[in-house]
Amino acid sequence: MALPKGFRWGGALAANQVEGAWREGGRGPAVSDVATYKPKADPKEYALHHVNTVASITAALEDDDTVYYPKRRGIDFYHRYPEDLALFAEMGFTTLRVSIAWTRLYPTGEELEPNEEGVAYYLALFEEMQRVGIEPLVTLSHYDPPIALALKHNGWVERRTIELFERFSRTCFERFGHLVKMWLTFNEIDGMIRHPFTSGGIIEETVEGSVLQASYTALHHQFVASASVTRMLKELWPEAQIGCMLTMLTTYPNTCHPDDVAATQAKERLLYLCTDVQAAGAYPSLALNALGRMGVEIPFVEGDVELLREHPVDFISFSYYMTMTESVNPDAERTPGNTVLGVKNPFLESSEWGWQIDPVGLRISLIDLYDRYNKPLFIVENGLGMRDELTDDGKVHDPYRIDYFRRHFEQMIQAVDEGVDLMGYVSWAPIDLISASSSQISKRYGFIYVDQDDLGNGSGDRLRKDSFFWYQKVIASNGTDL
Ligand code: BGP
Repeated sequence: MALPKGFRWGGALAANQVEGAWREGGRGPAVSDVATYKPKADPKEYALHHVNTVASITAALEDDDTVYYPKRRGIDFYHRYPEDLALFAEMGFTTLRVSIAWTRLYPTGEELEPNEEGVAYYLALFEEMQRVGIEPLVTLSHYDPPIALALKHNGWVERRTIELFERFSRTCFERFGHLVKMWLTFNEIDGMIRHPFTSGGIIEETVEGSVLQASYTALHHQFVASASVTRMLKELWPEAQIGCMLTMLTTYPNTCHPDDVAATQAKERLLYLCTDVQAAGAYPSLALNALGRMGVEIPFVEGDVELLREHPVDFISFSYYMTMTESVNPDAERTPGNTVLGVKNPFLESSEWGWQIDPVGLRISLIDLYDRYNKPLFIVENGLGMRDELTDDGKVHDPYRIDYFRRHFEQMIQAVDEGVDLMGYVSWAPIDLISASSSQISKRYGFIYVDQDDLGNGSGDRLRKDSFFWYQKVIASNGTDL
């Protein structure tokens, strides 16, 4: 069992969770800047994620605070990236996934020309990556639409946002395309349905009609934008590759009762809706039908069907953290996981945040996706959020993280052995950062520890955890030494 030569290894980041410097370099505010962290007595009780009424957003934007809005400070990657890239290179990374903050290039999303300071920042970042031998994989949109568009147009609900996003993408392709050959359009595009504010800048109180309808409208607009920028990239850089990005939530029936199986099938139909559109080029008719029965209509305009059909993505990327279990029994025990609530799977352990750890599920997901679409796959997020302890000897011993990755890698390699075409693996996240769902840094993912607590105290210094040296060895051996 072996991975192909040239298999890409690395890590994944998102601008809004690492950069900080929220008001530097001419950057405009994004929805992530109003994500709050409020400590609670019981750490298992989730922090309130966003202030997202018009009044509270407006008040939040007038407030300079970076303590209770941790995504505004991130881990100061904006200034410290050379040091971080050096550490990634030391681990042997060949690929690093980063995202470009839309509001660094277009502070309100509506300017006609890009902010040159923002362009210069990303140019410097990609040049430094090239210098240390790490290839960028770049997400155009990762949970940070401009807040101005949210307040003005309800973000992606308004069709005009497509044009604005095209303008932003054109700048990215034109200015960075000589250094960036792998792109992703929207991070976890399906997230629009679970968290419409974070993904789409949708302020629920201002939505006319149902939020579900608004979310599918916004999702459709992102599909159209994705196909349109795929076409644009191919015109500008024919050799470049572009992928979609899905939250892979493989779902098991809780029992072999046919009703549980049917419910699981219905769930998966909506899961695959996004890849059907972005990779296969059309909405699946059964999913459209199911949406229709939920009162949702997709706002097609002339040309959409052809655009989607003619410009599918080159590869499918996904995040994988857990699997879900479905039951029709209302009394089945539920477990919180990410922003979705599923039935507890008695065969799996969960992290403190309720995420059910399932290495075999990764193999099942890879096989399932490859079998459905026959397109190359890329694992662009996978990892374990845990509270790490900095010991007196100045080290972090994290055998649990090594064990997590080892078990996932075994399954990944087995899937490749079974014939899955896998382009690479980038972990979430190679360095501790601000968690998307809880805004905490203490839900730590990294191979590199960042000396910062949930309120921003600490030196910000970087420190190699035990898992750093283990991952380094895995990469050097291309996965043979686990
Ligand atoms: C995915 C997001 C990432 C990331 C990760 C871990 O959903 O794409 O941005 O944060 O999940 O989630 P969390 O930070 O909530 O633990």
